[in-house]
Amino acid sequence: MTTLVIADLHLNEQEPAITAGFLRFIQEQAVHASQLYILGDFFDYWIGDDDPAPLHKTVADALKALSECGVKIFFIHGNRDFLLGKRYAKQCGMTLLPQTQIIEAEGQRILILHGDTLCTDDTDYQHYRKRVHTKWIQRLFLWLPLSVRLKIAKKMRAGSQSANQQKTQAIMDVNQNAVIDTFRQYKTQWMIHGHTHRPAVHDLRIDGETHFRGVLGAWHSQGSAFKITPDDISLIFFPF
Ligand code: LP5
Ligand code: MN
Repeated sequence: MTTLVIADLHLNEQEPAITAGFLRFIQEQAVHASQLYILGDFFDYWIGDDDPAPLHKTVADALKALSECGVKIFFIHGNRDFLLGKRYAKQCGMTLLPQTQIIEAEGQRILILHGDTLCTDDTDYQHYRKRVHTKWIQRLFLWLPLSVRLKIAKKMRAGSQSANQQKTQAIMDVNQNAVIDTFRQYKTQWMIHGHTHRPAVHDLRIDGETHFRGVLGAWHSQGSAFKITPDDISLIFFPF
């Protein structure tokens, strides 16, 4: 059997080709898998499970149908959709996981995470992250009317885009020491994450052992996934 891992689709109403690509991915690939892991930034932004956007229903229906075919679906939050809650997860037939999780996929132990927590050189982002992950701030945001939440989200997206233009590529990549510390803490040979949009498999030696860091690609003009089988872990790309 196969386990599939995806992240950074940034699904949104303005880019229907990505949604179509995802629906095809479900019908042609995920339906043959035993498990599907979604490692965040699945949606371009998420302002609450009560958002009635038609896209959310289309995606939930597709995932629910997939789960009813026997495929187990898991979700880790990204920095765009960290407010996705239990209600929507239930609608999709998927299980929410903590931000870092060791999985047993096709007999292989792999650490999975969104990847933003490894970008420790981006101190502005890490401060911002701490604030928006504060429970009472989230509760206050979710209490606001949807129209206000939407306005704030759009301002935040614009603020993020302009902040990113001032940052170097190196600052927005993972910090090597954070990667090494994470491998030492979780003791897996492999980790898979997204967020940086720099698809690759990196190998590194830590304490005499070889470790692998798989990075998923964002779904801009093609799909990207890690395909895990009992004897292989590979990064694949496919057209929409
Ligand atoms: O997302 P991306 O790829 O542009 O950049 C990320 C980091 N940016 C973010 C911000 C998100 O894009 C915003 C998503 C909105 C979610 C929905 C609303 C939920 C609100 C909940 C409130 C409780 O994550 C970016 C990183 C980059 O990845 C690479 O790692 O650098 O980090 C930033 O841009 C943070 C900035 O450095 C500092 C914060 C700017 C935010 C602007 C605030 C404006 C607020 C106005 C509100 C009234
Ligand atoms: Mn991200």
